[in-house]
Amino acid sequence: MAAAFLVACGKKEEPVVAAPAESTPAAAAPAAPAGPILDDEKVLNIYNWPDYITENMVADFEKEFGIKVNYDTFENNEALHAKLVAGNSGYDIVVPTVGFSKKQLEAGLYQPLKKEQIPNLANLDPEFMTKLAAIDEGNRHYVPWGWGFTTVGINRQKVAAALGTDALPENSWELVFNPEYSRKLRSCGILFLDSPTEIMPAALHYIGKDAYSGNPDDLRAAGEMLAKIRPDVRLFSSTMIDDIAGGKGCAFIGWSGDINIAKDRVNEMGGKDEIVPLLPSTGGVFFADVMAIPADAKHVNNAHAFIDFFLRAENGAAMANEVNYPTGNKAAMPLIDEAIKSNQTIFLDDANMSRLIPSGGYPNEVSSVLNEVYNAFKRGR
Ligand code: SPD
Repeated sequence: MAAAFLVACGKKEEPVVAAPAESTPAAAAPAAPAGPILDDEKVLNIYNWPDYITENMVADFEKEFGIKVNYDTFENNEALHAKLVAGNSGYDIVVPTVGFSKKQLEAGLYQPLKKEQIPNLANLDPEFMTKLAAIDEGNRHYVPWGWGFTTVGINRQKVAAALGTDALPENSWELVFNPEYSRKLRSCGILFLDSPTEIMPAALHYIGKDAYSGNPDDLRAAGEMLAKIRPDVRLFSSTMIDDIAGGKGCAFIGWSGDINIAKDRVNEMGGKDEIVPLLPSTGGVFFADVMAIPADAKHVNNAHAFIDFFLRAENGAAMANEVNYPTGNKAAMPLIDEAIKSNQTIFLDDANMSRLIPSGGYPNEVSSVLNEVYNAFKRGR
């Protein structure tokens, strides 16, 4: 993992994952625990992004632990944030994005983990966890779920036809932010993720500003750029995989793994067109999503059991193999298919990794400008 983690957050780095247990004299060795500690009520409520878990993960956990999992999904960080701030969400595990969630952590919305109940923390990549500690000091609250980057994806054939050439700009953001390209792609459809904190970092980065600028003038300048390409955006999507696979557009701002899922889906359906996540020469926007236990969670032991289960090497590998998102699980690496490991849009090489725009979050002071600019863009005025 290269340095893509966080900007504008505390930079303190410290190792993370529980240190290996100190050797204990045999006579004093504590009795091995009888099994995972579970809550009396055999229920676990999880709130996660859509299309972000392997097919059997929940069923396998339910079967092994005798716990009923209620699994709900949200489409953006804003929706999760609203639930957490309202309180009594009822969720035992949620999956925020680290940069966005800094303010949640600071507001005490998450409780510290009981690391002794998560022995599989030892499977995590220490380098990844050290980066994460820049946001979550001492890795007290967050456990990695998946990471990737927000980028431009295309339907290669449709884009070539609309542009009249196979040549693509080196900086793929040009396809969606430069009117010279977007005008041509309008006929086959440009799709954007529907969230200010997904679109604005990319827009700010494209106009040469800090992707997480706290300067209202920068946000307004990004709004001016966006206004020029607004007529070319067909859809603001909360169901990007379906929309890509359903042929609703030819160029999209989406998440790397989701674009790869859409690609697989088109292939499975026998489609001839090639869906491709691109690696912009100036970098995609890095993100890491993490599991956290809300402060008011009711099934805290069950949550720890699930987190430990998720961190098994085979489950980490399945996330990459089936869902196209790496998880930060180092022990999983030998179990990941070679085709996935060598896919440059899933496991980036050092050069591409170092180009990624670090994750971040906007200061509260610019929330209203951020939303105003984004909503004006969406409305088209
Ligand atoms: N299929 C769900 C992918 C989840 C992506 N989370 C991305 C957050 C980026 N800000």
